[in-house]
Amino acid sequence: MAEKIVPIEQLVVEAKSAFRQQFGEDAAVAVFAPGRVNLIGEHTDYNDGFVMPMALPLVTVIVGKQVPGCEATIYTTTKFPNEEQRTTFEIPNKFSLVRAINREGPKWAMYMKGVIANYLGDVPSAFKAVVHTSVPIGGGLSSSASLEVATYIFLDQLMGVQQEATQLTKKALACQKAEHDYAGMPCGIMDQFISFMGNKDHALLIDCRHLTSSLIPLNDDNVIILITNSNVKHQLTGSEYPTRRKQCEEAAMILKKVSLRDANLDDIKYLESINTNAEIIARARHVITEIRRTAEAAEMLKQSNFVKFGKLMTESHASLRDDYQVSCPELDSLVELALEVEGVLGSRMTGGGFGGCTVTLVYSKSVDNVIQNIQDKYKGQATFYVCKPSPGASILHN
Ligand code: GAF
Repeated sequence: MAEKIVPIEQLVVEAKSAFRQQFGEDAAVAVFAPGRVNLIGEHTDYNDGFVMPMALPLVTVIVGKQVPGCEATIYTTTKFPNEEQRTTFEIPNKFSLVRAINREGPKWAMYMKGVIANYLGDVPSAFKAVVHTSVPIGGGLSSSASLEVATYIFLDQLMGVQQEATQLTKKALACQKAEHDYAGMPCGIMDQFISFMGNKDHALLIDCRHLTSSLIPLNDDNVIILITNSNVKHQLTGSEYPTRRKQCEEAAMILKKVSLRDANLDDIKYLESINTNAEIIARARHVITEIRRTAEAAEMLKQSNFVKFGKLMTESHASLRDDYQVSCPELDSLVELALEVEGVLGSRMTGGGFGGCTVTLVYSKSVDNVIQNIQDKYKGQATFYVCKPSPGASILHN
């Protein structure tokens, strides 16, 4: 059985009740920001390429209020091993020359500190907040970006800033910088972008070079997006992600291109002819073919050609496994088990890799068979989410 997705309204009620328990008063504002699943276009965002995620009904909610003083006190309802659930830190005021915040305390709060430090306006001098999320932590569904984006619009709401569509790209970039500076993760722009700009019933094709995007309808009742969490997270992502980024930059440098977005398969032949390191060639080949696959997948989705779309997803997985080498035995097994079932159109790992989730496109009538097949044969404990494309970050009015 797929997991029950907790409605946002219920998460807000729970968050407000936790706020009352923690602080003995009522929260004044509530916001949410979604996690995402990337349908195709993996490890292409930091190569100026295309990605095609959709926002999820799995969200991070923040409730809270502005208070006198100069400190932020935040409580998370999530229990992280060996980390405090409640933390207090000083917020630099608007006259401070540098808006740096101490990096002591729990890791989960770093994402929020990063956003406060990179917020584009004045930050409130003090606030209290509760964070409550339904995005699985470390599951490759962007729990961190949803926390950053929720923090951003929470600050907006405290400061009375209106949500204007024209400002969202700048805000997404500020959240990306927060993750670079405070979490030490040199991520691309995809996760923050989709968390701000996701749309109900639509996937979003993002051009990560021009930071433009187009919505593509994805609301056919005959097909389902099934997310399967492997529930493993190998400790490699932290070190391997920056290595992949560097390898891509190196390939682009050898080719004298600004980025691999400008390269094509003839460039792979050139790299081979000058005996470039085989790993660098393989990384470049993944990125070049994945950017092409993503553009093609967008066209297929526009035509509701789910058969071809699914095929491109499966090809994407093979490329991530063999050329980019960011998959792992658990993800490969989940993809293989899904593809065994009749009615499955395509399946691939999603997100950074080395654990987390797969995404499978399947005819609605076959989804139960996929879940059953995986439950019968997967060596670990998988969890399942059936998700429709959902709205981006927003304020919740009482
Ligand atoms: C992680 C990063 F945060 C994204 O920017 C992206 O690079 C993704 O891995 C891989 O496609 O989620």
